[in-house]
Amino acid sequence: MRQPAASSQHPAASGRAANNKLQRPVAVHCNWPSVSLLAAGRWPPGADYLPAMETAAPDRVAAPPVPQPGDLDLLSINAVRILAMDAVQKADSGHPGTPMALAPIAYLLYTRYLKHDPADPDWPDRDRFVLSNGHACMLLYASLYLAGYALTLDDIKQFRQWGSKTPGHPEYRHTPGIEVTTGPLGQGIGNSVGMAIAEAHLAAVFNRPGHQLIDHHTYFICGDGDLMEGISNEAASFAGHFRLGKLIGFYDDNHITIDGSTDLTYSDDVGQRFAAYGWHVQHVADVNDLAVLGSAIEAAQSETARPSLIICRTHIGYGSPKQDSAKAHGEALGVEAIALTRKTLRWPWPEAFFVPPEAIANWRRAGDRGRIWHEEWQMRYAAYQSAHPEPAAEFDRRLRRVLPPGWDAGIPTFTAENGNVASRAASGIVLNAIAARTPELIGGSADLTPSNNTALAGVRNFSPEDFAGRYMHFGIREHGMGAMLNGMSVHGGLIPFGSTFLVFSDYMRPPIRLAALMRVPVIYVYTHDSIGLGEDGPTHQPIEQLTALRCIPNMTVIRPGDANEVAESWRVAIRHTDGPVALVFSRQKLAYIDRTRYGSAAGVARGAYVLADTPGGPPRVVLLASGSELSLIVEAQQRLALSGVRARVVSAPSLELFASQPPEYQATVLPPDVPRVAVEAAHPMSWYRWVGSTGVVIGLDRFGASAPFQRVYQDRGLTVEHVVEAATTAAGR
Ligand SMILES: Cc1ncc(C[n+]2csc(CCOP(=O)(O)OP(=O)(O)O)c2C)c(N)n1
Ligand SMILES: [Mg+2]
Repeated sequence: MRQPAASSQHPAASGRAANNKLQRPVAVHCNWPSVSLLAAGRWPPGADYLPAMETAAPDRVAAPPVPQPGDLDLLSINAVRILAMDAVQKADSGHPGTPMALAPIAYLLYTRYLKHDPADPDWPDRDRFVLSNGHACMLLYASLYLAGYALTLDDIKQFRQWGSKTPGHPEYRHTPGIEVTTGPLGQGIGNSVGMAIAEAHLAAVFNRPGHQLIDHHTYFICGDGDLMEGISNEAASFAGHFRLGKLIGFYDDNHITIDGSTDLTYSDDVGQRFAAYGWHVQHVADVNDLAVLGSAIEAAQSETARPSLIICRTHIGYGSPKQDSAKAHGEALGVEAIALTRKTLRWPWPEAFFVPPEAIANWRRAGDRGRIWHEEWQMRYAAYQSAHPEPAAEFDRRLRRVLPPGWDAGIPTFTAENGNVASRAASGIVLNAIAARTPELIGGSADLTPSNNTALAGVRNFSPEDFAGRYMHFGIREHGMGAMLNGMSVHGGLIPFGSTFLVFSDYMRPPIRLAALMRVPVIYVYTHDSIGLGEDGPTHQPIEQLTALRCIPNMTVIRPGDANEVAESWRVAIRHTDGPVALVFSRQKLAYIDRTRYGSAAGVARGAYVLADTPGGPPRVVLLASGSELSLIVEAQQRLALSGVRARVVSAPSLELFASQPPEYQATVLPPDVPRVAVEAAHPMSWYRWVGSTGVVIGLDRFGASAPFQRVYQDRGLTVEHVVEAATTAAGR
């Protein structure tokens, strides 16, 4: 095996960080005591020990090299391969082949190039590393264990078992050192772009001459699957346009997916594709050539004006009889193949999970480097604090996710003078009021800024020339936007939001689901929330989207019914730290509700509250609605009163917030035994729980139509008359 290029010193030690006086840690190449591999091994070297390969693939690589005494690199890389195949074998489940192929990349990153500290995986200025092809997570687990994170060999042995720290795909906040949840292919690329956005923005906002408070790279590995997925286009196109120069990706170019050879379906020239996006592209013909790979990483680090992609030819199942075959992708190799692989790799220890101490010690030196990097940053931070105490305190506040004092003081109360206001318009006013006092709020729209009312007055655009700008033009890339928002959120220091029409939430559903799974705070602004958008017609009129969002665990959906509820919804969303919040707003104007006569909009925080009660006695029927239908039930109440039917009006902007209230509160809003009628211009499914078996839901289980919205409402039965009729019948039961 060739030695890495002489310039294996971290490039941060030169160039852009050169003004730092501290001695930077350098990559130490292995002068570790010689490992008497061959002496210790039970197999002497010799070609006769090479197993016959299963099939003759045309581009099969030569047999893995024979380790030479003292070749700690190869020993350490093979340790990952051994752990990956043994863990999958023990679990009889998982993906051994890809970690075996990618082991050299992980090894070089974790031991030489990644600024990370196994003792403190959350250190703010660490480099980020995302494995977008999350099925290869044994690569991560083996590397994290070997590098000295809080992960033991027993954890590796528990791969994929109940309650283990090593689940089947990486899970956020579960295993130390995992940056983000991946699994659905392509998401990790989008997450990485989001992290690179966050880094670029925070660096531009906080760094001062001579003080690089924020200065890290974001690395990702992706495979054929990630690049076939459309989201990779959205994310890479964004990163290229915005020249996110500290983003570095590796493409696991192994020509194999589950169904077999990529020839079945894929012939993209990935290099040209990424070059066309504006990326800096390099090719590494053999990922096992550490010198070439290391040089490519260094060249990518030196390229600061463009994101980099390093296309690495790899061989799935490297060293095993199933090498270069789809059979190495997603199943245990089998006892026999594992034994043969040990021979091929010249790994002389037959017992499963054994890694020689020399290899572990070599990996653990990564921890020493990490500590130095980390301490060096702490000194930088301390110097920054004394030179620039105010921004230092601000930085600290943001990382702790503490809101600035008075962040909501500018939120207006809407009065009769404002008249009827579309909730999207009210949102625009409230969002501006919050953004003016909450600098960590960063986001924008997927090319619907004027419709989503998300323009921020006086706020500069995030642009290649101005990373300190915080209004984001995501382009028409909803899926990519969702994944970028997740990356921005998990990076820390930001509250990200993104917006589009509610109907297009479908285009970004996978990252919404992951935000919910990870419980990360992201705010979605979804306007044009129903058939009430009118003339654009049924392709743009959401029906099932509200229910579809509400049924995602950990998701909070809020659909306010007037301008003051909009203000409260934003308050809830900004404070919410435990998962994503979707704010759902109307295109059309909503009737003004006089809060001196009706219940306070502060009730939004509890999800549902009594807006208007029945003074003459207990209610005979409870009317519930969200959003634009609130005014229908307010009017219905008045008409019902004329015919002697006492109806309570309950505003229910968020069924999830209401579901999280104590049962006693729920019962005060919805008294048991009183029949209920719910009204929402959307699919009725999410309301049945709340109306019960005797209740009625007036909703939509068919698509809308293209016409002025009043006509569509009329035709689809969303009228005061219909509500009165249903409530009268329900009350009479
Ligand atoms: C969105 C999505 N679709 C499908 C899958 C299921 N899946 C997991 S791995 C894989 C094949 C990926 O091929 P590649 O990225 O080349 O992985 P390799 O076999 O080379 O490791 C598929 C289809 C998934 N995880 N995510
Ligand atoms: Mg592949």
